[in-house]
Amino acid sequence: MEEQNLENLTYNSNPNVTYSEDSIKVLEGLEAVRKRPAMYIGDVGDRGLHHLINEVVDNAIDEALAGYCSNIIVTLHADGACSVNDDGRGIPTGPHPVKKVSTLEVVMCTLHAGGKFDKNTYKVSGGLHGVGVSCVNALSSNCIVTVYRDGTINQQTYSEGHPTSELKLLGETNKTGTNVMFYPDATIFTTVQFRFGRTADRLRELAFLNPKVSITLIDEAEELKEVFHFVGGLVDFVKYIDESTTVLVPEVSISGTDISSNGTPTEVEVCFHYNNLYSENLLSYVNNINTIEGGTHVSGFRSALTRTLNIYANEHLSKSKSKISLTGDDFKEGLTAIISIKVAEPQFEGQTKTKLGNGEVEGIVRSIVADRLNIFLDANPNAAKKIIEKAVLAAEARMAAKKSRELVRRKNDIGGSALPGKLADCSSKIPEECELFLVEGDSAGGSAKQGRDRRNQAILPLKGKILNVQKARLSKVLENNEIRDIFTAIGAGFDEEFLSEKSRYGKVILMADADIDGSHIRTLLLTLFYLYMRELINDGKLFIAQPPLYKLKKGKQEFYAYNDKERDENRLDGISISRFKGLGEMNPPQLWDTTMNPETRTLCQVKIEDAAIASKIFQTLMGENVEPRREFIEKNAQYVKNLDI
Ligand code: 0RA
Repeated sequence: MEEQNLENLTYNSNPNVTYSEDSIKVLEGLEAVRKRPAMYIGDVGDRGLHHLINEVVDNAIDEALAGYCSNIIVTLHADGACSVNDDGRGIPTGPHPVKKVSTLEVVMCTLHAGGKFDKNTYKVSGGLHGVGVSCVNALSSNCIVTVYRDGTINQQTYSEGHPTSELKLLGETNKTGTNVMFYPDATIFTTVQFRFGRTADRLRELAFLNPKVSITLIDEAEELKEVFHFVGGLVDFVKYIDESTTVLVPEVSISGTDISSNGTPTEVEVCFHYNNLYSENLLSYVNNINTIEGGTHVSGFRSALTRTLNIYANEHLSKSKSKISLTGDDFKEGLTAIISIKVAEPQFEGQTKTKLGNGEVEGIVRSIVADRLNIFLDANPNAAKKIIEKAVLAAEARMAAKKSRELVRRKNDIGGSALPGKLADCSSKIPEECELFLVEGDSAGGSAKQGRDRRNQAILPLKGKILNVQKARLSKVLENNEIRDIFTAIGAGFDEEFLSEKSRYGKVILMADADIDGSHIRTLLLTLFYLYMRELINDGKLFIAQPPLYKLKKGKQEFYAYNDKERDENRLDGISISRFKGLGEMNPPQLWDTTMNPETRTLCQVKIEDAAIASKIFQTLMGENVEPRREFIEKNAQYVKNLDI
């Protein structure tokens, strides 16, 4: 188990809490970044640390978008540094027109000076993005920038955002480019250990989105190297995500540029196909930023897809069938789609500033997608037929599901009296303080009911394994009693209509055994939340309980070990160690002490670190293979002790 990290959480909970216009005015320059790092990079844990790499890589990608850079090499050095090497134009090193120092020093040491001087580029703004390479410099104990430009090699060094050397001429070169090498400041970050896997996930995504760029990742200590270069772009991305599913039709690949406005053109790229599953998998990006909350580019795509396919269906279906009206939802089943647009002045809105607001984009995307999709349908009648048939089946299932949907909905509306019979609810009705434990098995459920704090802890025991919702369509999902009970207990709806703020509980805690079966059940539940109540995860309300694995006994004294390391550290004379086979083996007070008591328990908060990877994982987890499921849980749960939001 990883080390538990309290600090991490405070910063993770809401990066924007300390943000106000005034605070920016008062604190100027890079000191502000060091004082309030979370305001600039989100948090000072693992995520923020890796954000430093992203920030420098984004600058290199900007060079690529401007047409000047095609190779990026990211190296995780054995001594803890990270360097990002690109073959772009190189940061200008000549004197800055306004300030007295070099442009390089201005870029590195001035907040928001960034590299974004050019007018005609796709600027990244809003959210936590585009804070500039100077933030990386500010948060590094040492930083060394080497520029290849105008036939010469120049270098300057910095510490905590201040220059520690003049700009030095190192020699001559015929290359151009920039190398930023930085040591993250250990007094600021709770961890300064870069991880290959995490870095690779983002670089892979960037390589899919920018097919002209080759990105190499090297980990010196681990002796790992991977080159990400996907000439197929989004087509490769879609195939990668659906590697382990059965694809029904060839992918539809669309790209177009809108030049109707006078400024920088808007570039639209879309790729999608259909697999044999029932859920939808849609990823959207604006200027390489994952727009988790969607926005106008996504609605433009959806309306083009629905409208174009409907028209096609009604024109081509045999005359005997009456006209059908397929809804947007009917075209979602089995859809894997990636939308990537580049727009000059993106407006980011929404709770996490990941929703595109630019109104004009909707029409642009709609017309480009409708246009190209029509061409595809005419050229590929077999694929067209398959897509329509799948949607018709979905429509039929939708009508069939209507009844059960209404049943569940009605139960949600009525509230209290219609709660599931198996639910042992808590007495408090204040969602923020209420917790719902979804407990594997009736016997553990019984112990939990007796051991809990009934004021704010509710228990819903679940019988065995719930349905794998990834493999079933909504009508089947709603027929499943356990799942209906979960929807009803939480009381916030499901699917499109799910509203996290209506949740009757501030925390929903999955509590299953620490064995393979338990992992399986957790994964099935995670899949349910991921597909039908994702907002609950995005709002940080989903948790995984951590029951102990061992009971250690010395004389009359008993204590618990939560992992093998803890057990081995306590392997002293006269200590007897027994393994808990399951939650059901613990009596109510034991369960309270070890797993449920907020003072002493450990909870893992479930987070979606990276939407692309999450989609891929959920597709991969379709198989009967249990091991990857457990790996997923171990990787994605963040270990947090005494969680207190
Ligand atoms: C300022 C201006 C220009 C490019 C850059 C900065 C730049 C920054 C970084 C950071 C990492 N790699 C980078 N490459 C370039 C434009 C240069 C010009 O107009 O010639």
